Amino acid sequence: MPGKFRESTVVERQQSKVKPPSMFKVILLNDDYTPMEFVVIVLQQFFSRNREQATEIMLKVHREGRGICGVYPKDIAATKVEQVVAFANEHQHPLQCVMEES
Ligand code: TYC
Repeated sequence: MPGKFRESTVVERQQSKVKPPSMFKVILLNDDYTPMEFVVIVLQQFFSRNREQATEIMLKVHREGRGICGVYPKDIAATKVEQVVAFANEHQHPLQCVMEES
């Protein structure tokens, strides 16, 4: 195998190992104390929802106990959970936010 390409064989095995990232649902939990308006602000600020969507999701959580805010790759979902919990704590609201693999 003479010439300058003699050691350039590429083994393309990597391809089959590449999977799409696993996705995680970010979920808000209902409680009796966090004001509805605060939850709407959270959904607008951290989950890019408009006011109507945010109100719909908040009411679903209020009625059903929990609701999905969005679905993200693992590290983004974890950051959203941290940001929401920190923001709720700063404002002394007990709002809880969790993530679940979907
Ligand atoms: N249940 C709350 C109230 O009546 C409102 C609320 C909605 C709280 C959604 C948390 O994730 C939540 N003020």
